[in-house]
Amino acid sequence: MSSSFHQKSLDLLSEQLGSKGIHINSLISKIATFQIAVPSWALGAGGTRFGRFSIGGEPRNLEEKLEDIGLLAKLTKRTDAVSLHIPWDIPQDVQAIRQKAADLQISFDAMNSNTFQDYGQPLSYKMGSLSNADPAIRKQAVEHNLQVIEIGKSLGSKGLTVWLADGSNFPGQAHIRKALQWTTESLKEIYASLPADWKLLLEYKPYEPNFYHTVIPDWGTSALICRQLGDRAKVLVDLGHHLPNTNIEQIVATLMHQNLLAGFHFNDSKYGDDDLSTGSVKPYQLFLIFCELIGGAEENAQTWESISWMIDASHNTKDPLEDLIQALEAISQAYAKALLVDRKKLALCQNEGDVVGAQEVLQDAFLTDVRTLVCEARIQSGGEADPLAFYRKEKIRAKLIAQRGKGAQASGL
Ligand code: AFD
Ligand code: MN
Ligand code: MN
Repeated sequence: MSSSFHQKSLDLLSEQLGSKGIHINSLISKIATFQIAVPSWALGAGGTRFGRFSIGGEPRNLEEKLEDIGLLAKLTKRTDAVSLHIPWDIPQDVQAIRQKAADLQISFDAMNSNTFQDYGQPLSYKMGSLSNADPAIRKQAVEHNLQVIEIGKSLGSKGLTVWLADGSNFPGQAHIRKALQWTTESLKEIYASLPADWKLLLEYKPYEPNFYHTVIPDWGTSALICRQLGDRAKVLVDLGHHLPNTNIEQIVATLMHQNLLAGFHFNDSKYGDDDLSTGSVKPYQLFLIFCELIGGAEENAQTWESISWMIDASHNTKDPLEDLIQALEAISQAYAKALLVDRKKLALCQNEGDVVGAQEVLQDAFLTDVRTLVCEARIQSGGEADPLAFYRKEKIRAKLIAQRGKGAQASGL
């Protein structure tokens, strides 16, 4: 888009929104300050158990992962933090990593523990980790989480995200009540070591890798556990961790109502934990989620600042950096559209039982083309007007392949 065309579109939008009493500058500054963390595992080509097709030039170590996120930050200005996964990303030299991140203007988002793989620790997680019937295995899993906290402290992170693969594959395999009890007790031990300025983000997921029962299958179970831990434990909503057609925006509203929403793992889904690019399948759902978030924050259910934002997606067939650029754009667009909702009018429609009117209010916002707005926010922050076009024009993937090698696969995964 030429810069004069951009200016014309912006003027038009400004006039259009101005007539509804919306000031474009306050919108732009909100969009510009909204930052979404990127996980270290999203930088390599994803895969399935059937195969993994490398894109080439993937980051071979933690330093190169930071470089990729630094690049995303520079182009999009929509991310400023990385979320690390232990043991995949154990820093060899903490000071050097801190310095590198600081140079790239990146901070360390929540740390992720891993008790879903056997990666060389003495005891096996085949029958579960924090929920295992064997106290020695539970202890090992708790200690791993404590080690993750220590690494996070050394890097300046402020959160621990726990996703548990624990559950059972067949009826009768596990004692469902005891598994929940052991998990809660293990998490209490971890929570006791959480620094005062940290939060614990507890994920849930209905199935996979266990297909009969999962110890923390849904937001309600996660919330029950968090309640038993303390104020700093909250529920993390990963958009892909729901059964098809679940009303996720309702979950968000309910959690905010209880001040129990830790944050998000953004992705999109057609069937299950597909980890598709955010906004590629259900952009309207994403918009409705942001409507609840904005409403919840405005009505003081929970502060905007208390919520963490992260992408958790995978991309079997795309260049991961291009995919992340698209995802950051889609999230910014959903947020921008939700900011356009005439909340006063919506409340009026709700009070008067005007169902048609309420839908009109939502769709009027959703159907507004906000691309110019999001682009302007990025330009004002010093980013590229069109990050994807820039990435392609500069042949960045080819440069990364030249630097790191055609066969370079992301480390750790
Ligand atoms: C898996 C889980 C979950 C988690 C991630 C990192 O499905 O989304 O956040 O691993 O541990 O993808
Ligand atoms: Mn997740
Ligand atoms: Mn997942």
